[in-house]
Amino acid sequence: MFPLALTATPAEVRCAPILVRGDLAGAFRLAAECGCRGVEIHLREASQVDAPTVRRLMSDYGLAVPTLGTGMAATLDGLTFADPVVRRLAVDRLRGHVRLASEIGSAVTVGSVSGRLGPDAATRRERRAAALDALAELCRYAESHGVTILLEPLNRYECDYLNTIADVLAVAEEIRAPNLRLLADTFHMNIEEADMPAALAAALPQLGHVHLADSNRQAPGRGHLDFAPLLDLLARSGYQGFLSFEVFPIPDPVAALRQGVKTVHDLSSGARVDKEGV
Ligand code: LER
Ligand code: MN
Repeated sequence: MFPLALTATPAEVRCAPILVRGDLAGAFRLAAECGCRGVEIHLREASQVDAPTVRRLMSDYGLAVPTLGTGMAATLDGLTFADPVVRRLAVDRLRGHVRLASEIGSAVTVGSVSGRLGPDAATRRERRAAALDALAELCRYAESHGVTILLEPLNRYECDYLNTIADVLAVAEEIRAPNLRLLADTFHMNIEEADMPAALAAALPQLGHVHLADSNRQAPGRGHLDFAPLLDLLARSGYQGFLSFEVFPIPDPVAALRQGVKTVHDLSSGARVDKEGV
């Protein structure tokens, strides 16, 4: 069975697809109760939590923190690698996440922080190069702290240069950071990929983490996405990383998590039966 995680943040936020908001201890308790093996913590800035507190929660509940989400630095504070005015602030903000990650043994996600290059063809090339320089700089800093960076393709309404798994694989080829891995999010893939299983198959060698969300950003099973071929592919590939529910708490966090876990369980046991040819 795949290791599963829920998403949580210590602050009260309204719009982000994060399952548990404002109660980190409650998030660890809920994750343990529902058979998850991790809590993916989303932080606008690293100072929102302290490492000893997180480590105590991890040890009390026997759970990992697979990665730290950073998207709120972009969505709430406008910090992105694509924007020349705030690029330095964005890198510095995420250095804080990297230091915290090194203390709790997690990775750091770069998703919304990639940002938008804008429509002007004359400046797009230069801005993309500078954004990738910022990413490469963060990767080097993370490498010196023993931390993995997870680069996530986002749908076209949230980012205008890293939309598909192929886009991220091309960036990985360009910057060649040994600690850069790919994060595949089924919600974004459903919008951008022509063939989701084929795209995921291409990602496998560099896949470090998966965000599970249905077509409507709710828990798997609450929309119309077909998770069976994706879970089957992951099971057959021997993927060892986490699958994390990055979803809205609809109808509420507990019901959403239970439904997501049940969907993955039901489909994964089906995948195992197929695999064994029974
Ligand atoms: C936002 O849509 C998302 O998927 C996040 O993981 C990016 O930071
Ligand atoms: Mn995501």
